[in-house]
Amino acid sequence: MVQSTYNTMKKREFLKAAGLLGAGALMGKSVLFASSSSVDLEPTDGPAGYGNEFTIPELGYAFTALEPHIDALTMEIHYMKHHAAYVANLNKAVANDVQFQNKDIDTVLTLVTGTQAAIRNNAGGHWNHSMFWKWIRPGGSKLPGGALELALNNSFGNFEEFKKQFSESAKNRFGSGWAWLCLGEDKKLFVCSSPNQDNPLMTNISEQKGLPILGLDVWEHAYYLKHQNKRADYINSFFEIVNWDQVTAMYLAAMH
Ligand code: MN3
Repeated sequence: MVQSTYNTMKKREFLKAAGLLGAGALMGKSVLFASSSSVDLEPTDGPAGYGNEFTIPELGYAFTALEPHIDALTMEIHYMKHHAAYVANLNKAVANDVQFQNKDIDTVLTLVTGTQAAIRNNAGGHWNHSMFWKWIRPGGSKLPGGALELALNNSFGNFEEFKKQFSESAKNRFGSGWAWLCLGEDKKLFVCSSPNQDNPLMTNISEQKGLPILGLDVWEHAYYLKHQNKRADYINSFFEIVNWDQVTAMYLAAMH
């Protein structure tokens, strides 16, 4: 099908670009992780590992680095426990299902269907978190510029309107899930959200399909220690540390 070929090609291009950017942005192996034996911290060739064994990508900054916007304990648990569990469970699920063996993560996301819960939840969890760590950064810039700013203006009118729509989407996601800024096949940006660990790359599952270039984790594990029930405060904190350079790079790679 034309659509799935388009999706697969665009995804590969943009994942490659994201991976290159991620490798360049890494600050070397943090001493924080030197004594850890619970997770594999080898840098990966993209937002996830390739082949049978997926690995958790290096964070690239300290757990404390996003304070006061995201507290260190939340970062540590989120990365070391939640993300690590998605990776471990994804590897287990893949080992038990030949359909997904020797596939890279974007192919897994393209193939998975709504009834394959273990792959769906853990492949989504792995991709989403791998990118989330790149979408935030210490001292993140406050506003996007250049081509992305123009694109946001074209699609939403202005940055504030985009921010409002994205924040509403994040606030209104009932229960656990993600809010997304995506690039559609019409080359326009749009905002949407998805439940649990689904994302718009899951062409057999997601109601809205597109390339996510920014995502916000609104599971309570992402904010409850600091913000408790106040998800709106967490969303505001997120906008203080968005890595717009990463978002712009993904946008440009997908538009290329
Ligand atoms: Mn999470």
